[in-house]
Amino acid sequence: MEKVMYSATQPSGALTIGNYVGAIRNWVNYQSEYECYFAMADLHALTVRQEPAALRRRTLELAALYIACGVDPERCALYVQSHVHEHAEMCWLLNCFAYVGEMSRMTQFKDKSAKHADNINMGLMDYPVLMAADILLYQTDCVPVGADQTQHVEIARDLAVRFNNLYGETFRVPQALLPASGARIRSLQDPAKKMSKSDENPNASVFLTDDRDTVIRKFKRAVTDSGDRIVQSEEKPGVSNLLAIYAAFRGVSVADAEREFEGQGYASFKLAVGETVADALAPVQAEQKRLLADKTYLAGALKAGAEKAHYAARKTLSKAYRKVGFYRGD
Ligand code: AQP
Repeated sequence: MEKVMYSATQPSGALTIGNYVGAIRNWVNYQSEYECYFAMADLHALTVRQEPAALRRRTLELAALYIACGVDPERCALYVQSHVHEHAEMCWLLNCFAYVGEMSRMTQFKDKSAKHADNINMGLMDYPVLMAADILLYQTDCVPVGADQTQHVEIARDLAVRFNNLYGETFRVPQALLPASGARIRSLQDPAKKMSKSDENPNASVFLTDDRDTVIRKFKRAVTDSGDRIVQSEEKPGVSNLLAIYAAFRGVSVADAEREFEGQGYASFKLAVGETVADALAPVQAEQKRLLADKTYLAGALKAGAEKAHYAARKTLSKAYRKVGFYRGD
């Protein structure tokens, strides 16, 4: 049986280079090895207030971006999460096996509760259960994610094992797959934090939609550290982050990047990182723009993707419904 891969990103803002190197870029390499399901996670995005028109627009932009990055809708199921109703149904089922205590201990829940203190909704706490539903619905083997999401993949594993122990083999137990480099890209303004699409400081994140001048300007303004050596070290989180970004975009090791910049100053190093990132983003941006001009093609690709996803998801959901004892009319 072919191995299955599932991953998604939220249309909750313009994607950052963290989302790109931590997740999407790697999906492409696996398309020939795995049966792939890649979603625009709009249900997840609703856990934080979204402006409806912007959410709609970003969902389509994200689909175009996936394709521009190399995701092939002919080979994968590329779909919008809310188009496949089994995600919400499976989430309810798994909710009855997830404990409030474990959900309230999740790092992302704590971070987002602090950030959105006026809107600590049930969905925010339930985010990992919905993510487990996403993953388990497709009998997923591998979930390519950035380091920030490994805790949530652990919850998916725990729920799969818990359910299987109670009802017999129902779900495949998935594994997180981290990229070789760029698993945790950090904020350019505060390297203690991860780079995030919803950061309030626009200089903290480099967006995939940023033009060349903006990318270079943001890297020029990136915080570095005291001293002048360009090396990776715990005492140099700013420089280490820039080295990691450079290595991820160039496809070299951090040690190679350190050698390349030996003896150079911070200014020329930051310029080189900015130019490297801007060069890599330009063709992706041009292709996304071209795709967005053809809404009929995008709508057709997403419809076909949702049908494929729905077919697989329905099989797992029916199996789980039978296991728990729901009467199915036969
Ligand atoms: N800084 C990062 N470095 C490496 N990988 C990252 N990812 C996110 N940030 C980084 C990975 O991108 C994928 C999609 O993430 P998401 O859209 O589901 O939400 P997120 O992890 O909450 O990302 P953001 O950018 O921080 O979004 P907001 O601000 O909306 O919460 C995941 O695989 C993630 O690991």
